[in-house]
Amino acid sequence: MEEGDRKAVDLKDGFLQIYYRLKSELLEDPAFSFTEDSRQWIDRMLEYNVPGGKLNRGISVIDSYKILKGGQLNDDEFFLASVLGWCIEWLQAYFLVLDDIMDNSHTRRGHPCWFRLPKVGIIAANDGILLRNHIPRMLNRHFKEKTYYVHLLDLFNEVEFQTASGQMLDLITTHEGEKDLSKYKMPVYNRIVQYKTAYYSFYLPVACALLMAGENLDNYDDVKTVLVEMGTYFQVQDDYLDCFGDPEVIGKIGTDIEDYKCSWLVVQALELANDNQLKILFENYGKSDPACVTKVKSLYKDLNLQVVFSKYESASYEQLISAIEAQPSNKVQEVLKSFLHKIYKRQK
Ligand code: GPP
Ligand code: MG
Ligand code: MG
Ligand code: MG
Repeated sequence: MEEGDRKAVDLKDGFLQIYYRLKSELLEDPAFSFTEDSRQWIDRMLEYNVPGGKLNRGISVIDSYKILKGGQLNDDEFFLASVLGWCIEWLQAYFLVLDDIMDNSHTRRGHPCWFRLPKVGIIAANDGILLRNHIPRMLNRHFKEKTYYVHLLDLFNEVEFQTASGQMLDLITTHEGEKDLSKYKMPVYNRIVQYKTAYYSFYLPVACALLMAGENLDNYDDVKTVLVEMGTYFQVQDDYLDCFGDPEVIGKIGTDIEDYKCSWLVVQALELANDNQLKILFENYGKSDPACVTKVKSLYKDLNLQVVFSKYESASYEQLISAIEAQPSNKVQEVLKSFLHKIYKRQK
């Protein structure tokens, strides 16, 4: 194993240890008198939904804070950055549990979606609410005395609001698309993904690290703009992988075509298709029949969307690098580049 890889494994191990501490604290929360059954439910629900992802968002808080601070973290700093990282992973778990119900998905992270388990079903909706409520409990326990506590609460609230608003756009646009697919254009797409994905996945981890480093977020609007752009690129990858990724690798089976989603792929297809191909799209998009899905996928291939995507990916990378290099602070540049390199050309 190379030095860099070993460091990454150690970091992930250290980060995971803190998950177990946070979980134990939540399982002993004095605000609720747990019974054996209820404690076991929360324990299983957390194990199933919180720690099993790529952990990119969470670990980015630690990486970013390390760069901003300019040196190794002491135990206390590592712990606090990890708690914020886990708060983002909890937020993500909450969103995914509910998003999978709304998208009628089947698998997540290589397992059935939580609501698909027979003993869970619609209880998953309340589990989502509980996951969301764990966040302010963790923040209160570990950050209450910090000068930036109120800014953390504001940040998490604002980002959650933006994400739920983006999810609304995703869902209502899907309804309108069923009446009129021609509404699926790039500006509509960009607005949805900016809100549903970019703020919580990219801005939030860096903003947490900035607050820990004593910065005022009002001075970082330009950084936010770059992170929103990076988040948009990330969601384009997500849409691409939904169709062309390997379910074994991405851990989920795509549902965007069946769900009539305003996906980056369908927006591109609508721009590139001739009349005959448009007809195929109108007749087959948004149907759960596997034969229809196959027709849409082969149309995407005929339109060379794999090549279109690969060009988009390179162009986005170049554009992001120049936006990053235009940032006045070298540390900020380093934070942004390290985040970009985690996702560039990802397969999962
Ligand atoms: C990703 O969309 C967006 C979210 C997970 C945000 C959900 C927000 C809520 C308020 C519930 P996606 O459906 O493309 O993600 P995936 O492909 O992982 O299902
Ligand atoms: Mg969704
Ligand atoms: Mg989904
Ligand atoms: Mg998706």
